[in-house]
Amino acid sequence: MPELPTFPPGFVFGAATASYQIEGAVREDGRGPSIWDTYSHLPGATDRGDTGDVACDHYHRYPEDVALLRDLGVESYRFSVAWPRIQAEGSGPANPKGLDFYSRLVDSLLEAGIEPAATLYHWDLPQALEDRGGWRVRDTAERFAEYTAIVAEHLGDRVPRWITLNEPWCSAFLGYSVGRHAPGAKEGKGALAAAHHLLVGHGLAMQALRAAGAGEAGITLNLDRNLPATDSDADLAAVVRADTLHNLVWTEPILAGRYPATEEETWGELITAPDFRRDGDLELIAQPLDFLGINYYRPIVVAAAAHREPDPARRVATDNRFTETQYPNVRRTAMGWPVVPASFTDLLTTLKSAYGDALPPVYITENGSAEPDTVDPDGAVHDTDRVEYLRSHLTALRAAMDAGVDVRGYYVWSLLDNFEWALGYAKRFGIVRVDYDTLVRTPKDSYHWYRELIAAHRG
Ligand code: IFM
Repeated sequence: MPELPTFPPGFVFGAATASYQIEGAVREDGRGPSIWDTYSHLPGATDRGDTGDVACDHYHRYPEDVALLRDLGVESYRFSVAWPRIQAEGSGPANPKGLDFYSRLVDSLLEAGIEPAATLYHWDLPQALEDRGGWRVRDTAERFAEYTAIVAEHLGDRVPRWITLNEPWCSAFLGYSVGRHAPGAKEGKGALAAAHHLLVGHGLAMQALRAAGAGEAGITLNLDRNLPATDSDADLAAVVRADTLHNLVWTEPILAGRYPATEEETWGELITAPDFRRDGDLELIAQPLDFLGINYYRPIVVAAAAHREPDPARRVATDNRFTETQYPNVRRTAMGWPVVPASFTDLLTTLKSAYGDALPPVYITENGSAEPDTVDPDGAVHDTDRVEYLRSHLTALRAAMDAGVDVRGYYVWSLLDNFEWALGYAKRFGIVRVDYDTLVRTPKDSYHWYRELIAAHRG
């Protein structure tokens, strides 16, 4: 058995989930519809027509899930608050029943000795706001700040760690350009406006959290390690465009208070004199963070390609003159993602080299793998590949820390098998299996392995 990686005292081990992926109970206690309720019910939008209507039924079974977390020994649990439970239509007075659910969840975590870490937006935008333009319009960022203030006022005294947005890249580009995530839009400028308003929403939410005296606050980005397919000039230039689209669009405004120098090369006329940017936005977006959350899963190999989209107005995320090619000779997870732990180290050390002291302490807010789990006759799930994925990525993380990156904690994705968005329930990321017929939870071997690692860390 390979050695367990070790971490400094005080390093936080956690597990993560998100509201729409696990809660279910979508029509209970005054919750309004979100864009994911609408989108997942559209014919053909998700694999096999799966929706989050029931999901893991965490809304009713959260005491059982908190018990699983307690037995796992994690110091922190990252969950997300569903905006439409707090404000059914995304504005106006708070729904007391929605607040009460998260208040009970937070209290039971604290009773179990687990620090709550709350994400304010993990993609479940109230549908009523989408009907008024969604993230394409600035009003949504302002409503997000109001919602944040409500949640922070009610939970701020008990939640020590806050994340404004989860992976805004997915919200902006998968949601408004590729059209593979809710709301399923296929636009050009709309996606760039959405990206900007998400950044503005983040800045306003940071202000609301500070005003409420909530705990430490930051944002979670899914940063990509983009590698050139060859060292040709064309592929190297394609990597710059991929970096702009995936990484710099967020890290430059947030960490350096500027828009990416490469944005015109990447988006051309779509980003020339954008009417959605206002004076003062960069200062708002670049407020100091207590931490940066990073979600990492895999590297991406990028090769130059000609435009495929004939309409220049739509060439944003889908078609920046690059294509993703296969990473050679490595194992792939059930998502088809290559397993390359060293690129996790490289992503973090490269980020540190790029931003130096402007890079705040880092939490890895997600890392994990979907695997084709099988269940033994006795109910056990021997998910050896997931264990090896976690072990090798934690080892790679430790290498980045040894190279000078200040990483304070790690959250495994995910505590439970759950609704993997457009891919529905077919992809299982959990360290706990969920039987979707009975909703019975069964810890997998990876759960037991992680438990041992945490116990060894605590000594
Ligand atoms: O399930 C998602 C999660 O919601 C956001 N980060 C990536 C995970 C795996 O695809």
